[in-house]
Amino acid sequence: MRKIIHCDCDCFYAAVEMRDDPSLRGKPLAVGGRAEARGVIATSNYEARALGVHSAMSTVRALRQCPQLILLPPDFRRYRDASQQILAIYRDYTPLVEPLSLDEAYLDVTGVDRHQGSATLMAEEIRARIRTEVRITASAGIAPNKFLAKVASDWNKPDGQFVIHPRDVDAFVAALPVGKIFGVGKVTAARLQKRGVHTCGDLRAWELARLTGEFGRFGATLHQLCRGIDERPVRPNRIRKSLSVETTYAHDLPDLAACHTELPALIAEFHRRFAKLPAQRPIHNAVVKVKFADFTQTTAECLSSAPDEAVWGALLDEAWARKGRAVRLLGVGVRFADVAADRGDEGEEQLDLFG
Ligand code: DCP
Ligand code: MG
Repeated sequence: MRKIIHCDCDCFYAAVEMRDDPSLRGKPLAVGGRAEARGVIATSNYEARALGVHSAMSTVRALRQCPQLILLPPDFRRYRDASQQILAIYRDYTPLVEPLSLDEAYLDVTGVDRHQGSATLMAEEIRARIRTEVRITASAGIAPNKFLAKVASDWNKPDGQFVIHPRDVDAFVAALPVGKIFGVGKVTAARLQKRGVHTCGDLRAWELARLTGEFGRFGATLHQLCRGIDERPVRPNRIRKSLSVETTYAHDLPDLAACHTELPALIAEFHRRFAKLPAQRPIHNAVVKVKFADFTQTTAECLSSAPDEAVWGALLDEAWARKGRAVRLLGVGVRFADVAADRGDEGEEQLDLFG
């Protein structure tokens, strides 16, 4: 039985800004791009969230929603410095640390004998150290696997933690809404709900064959996750080979022009995710993925060190022409240049098209 801690800082970019300028505390604050430049909110503090300002919202909308909002441009150097400090704290407990982004990581503390082996007390201490040494707050989830640790870190946010004991896993997961499973987005959740599946417990009634028939390879993963089973190890040396974002559309995109209309939003989301990577790496290839209405899929890629809308747009033309019909999913991404110590690279499933 493993002991996994998932740590996730609270309103990370905004927390660093409030730390460095305490006069911002208590006021609604967001970090993001300027309204005039069609910017997007990267994050907001909890005061701003209470007023309806959230990540990924356009800055124009955020300011309309909350005119007193203080907007700051991102300063990734300070966020990366804070991230490095936090990682050093984690590595003081275990070498098995897998960062997911600047503010999020999994720790495998199985067999670590601090606090008589209590992962709960270790998480308390890690959070206390982040508070005093980095002067921001973090939340933590403690569970027997990655899937549940990540769900748990969200449970008592901000500045809280939540433990899912092995004996409680079954009941906890049975009541968990299917939308909490990574990889189950709004579209999939709605599709399941139409068939009467709301919780992971409901999904257990579906046999493996039905799940794989419906969802392909992901069906087998779902079969395990809805039972609280997740055997993915914490991989400290993970080197990401690719980064991509994709969207399944609630309504199929009828033609190529409709696909091009969606491209800027996908590219903007790509850049947000790219900025969040723990280490920046040189880009080697640009990639576009297209899944057609008949569920067949294709990818097109080309050499590019700095892809833009023209590069991804040309790849979209190429990929779309292979079938030339309505599209249910579009993805854009990159492959990174090879690194010498290339080992396991499994991205978080929802980020990795190419695994
Ligand atoms: N981020 C971004 N664009 C998004 C989501 C997040 O640029 N769509 C950036 C800003 C966040 C940081 O990544 O500060 C961490 O992302 P989280 O999803 O963990 O969000 P926060 O840490 O801001 O808030 P929470 O307290 O909900 O974890
Ligand atoms: Mg966070």
